[in-house]
Amino acid sequence: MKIEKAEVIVTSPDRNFVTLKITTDDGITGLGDATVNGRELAVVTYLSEYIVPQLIGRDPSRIEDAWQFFYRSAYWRRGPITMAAIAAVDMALWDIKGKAAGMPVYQLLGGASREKMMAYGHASGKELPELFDSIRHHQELGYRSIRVQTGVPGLESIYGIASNKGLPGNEGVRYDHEPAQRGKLPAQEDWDTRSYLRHLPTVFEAVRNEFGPDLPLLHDGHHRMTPMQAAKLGKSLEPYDLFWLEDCTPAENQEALRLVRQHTTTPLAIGEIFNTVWDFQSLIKEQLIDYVRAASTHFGGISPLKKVMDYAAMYQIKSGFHGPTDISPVGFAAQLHVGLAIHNYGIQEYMQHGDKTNAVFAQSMTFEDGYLHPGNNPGLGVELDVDEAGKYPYETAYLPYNRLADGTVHDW
Ligand code: GCO
Ligand code: MG
Repeated sequence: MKIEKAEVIVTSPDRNFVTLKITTDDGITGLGDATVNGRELAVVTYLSEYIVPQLIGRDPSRIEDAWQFFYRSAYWRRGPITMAAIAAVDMALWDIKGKAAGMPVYQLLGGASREKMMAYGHASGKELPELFDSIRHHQELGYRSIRVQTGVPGLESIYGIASNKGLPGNEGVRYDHEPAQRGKLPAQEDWDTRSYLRHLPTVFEAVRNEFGPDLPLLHDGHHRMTPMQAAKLGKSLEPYDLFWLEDCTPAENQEALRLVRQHTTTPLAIGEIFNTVWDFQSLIKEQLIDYVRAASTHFGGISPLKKVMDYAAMYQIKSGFHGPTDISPVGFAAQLHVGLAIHNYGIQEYMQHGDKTNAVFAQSMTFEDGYLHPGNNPGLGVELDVDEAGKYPYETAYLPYNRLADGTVHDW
């Protein structure tokens, strides 16, 4: 078998997605996700100018060899653009291998370690009544674990809060938090860590009083705290028994987590913006985190995700893969196959794609009663409808950014 064709498909149903489609000489196709939210066209160029010409004629069965070739031969390693491009190749080749074998990818990774995978959804509200309604709504959708994001007094707009205003063209329709906004320039938001640290424990207390002790609750700090602020927050949330506190610091400095860990037993999850296992090296070896938040799409694909989870298993660290809407249905399926196969599965974030996206990407994946399963179609179980994709050309969209009251740029 040889790779005959590789195409980069950009489509924007609900939001932008970059997909690599590889076709073999015997007509098998494989898909890979290369979407980097807000920087999509950089990956398109990386793929079409540098990767696609080197794919033609390769043996698609040699997945590990292709991964090592694209990682090492570039000389300039790592970074989100490079690793998303390599991820797309890796996923597409696993998809092809599964289809050639007539098996879903999870079978090739060792088979299912469980029947179904628990998911968590995103509840949010600027004020408590809106937040409670949103939690109830997610419970009605079947979710058994819920992420809680809330407004902070004095702040206008903040990460993770759905809007009742609706998106342009869909005004008045409440939408789940979708951080990237279409437009020529990024939106500015405001931030104040001290108000946040004072307010958040009161919200979790109210949520526990309303919903009881059983419901697993999660929270995303979105990289905004110093180690001591994160330690303080972790400590103040201990009475509310969080499933995890996510991205409490910008974890470029892995050692920061040592400080946080010394002060709190609140479980920690990190890694959605990490690109390689090296970003997790100290965090795993020193047991500074409890959950690996990597996403197949930004971490180089299925192969490295399986490897980092095998490494994490030695330290009883579990998976909590990144699953917002900017991971396409292809990337999402890729990590569902890994999640089903590994022993140390923890939980999967599941934000749910919109109808237009689901019409472009046909998926075998199921979500029932709060649990996910990748389905049993050969390969990844996702097919892309090229005509449908063609209806939605790329539109510039950016993630927002933060400024403090004095005008300083802060982590978003
Ligand atoms: C999450 C993430 C996302 C990111 C988004 C950026 O936990 O789901 O923090 O909401 O902000 O993926 O593109
Ligand atoms: Mg996050």
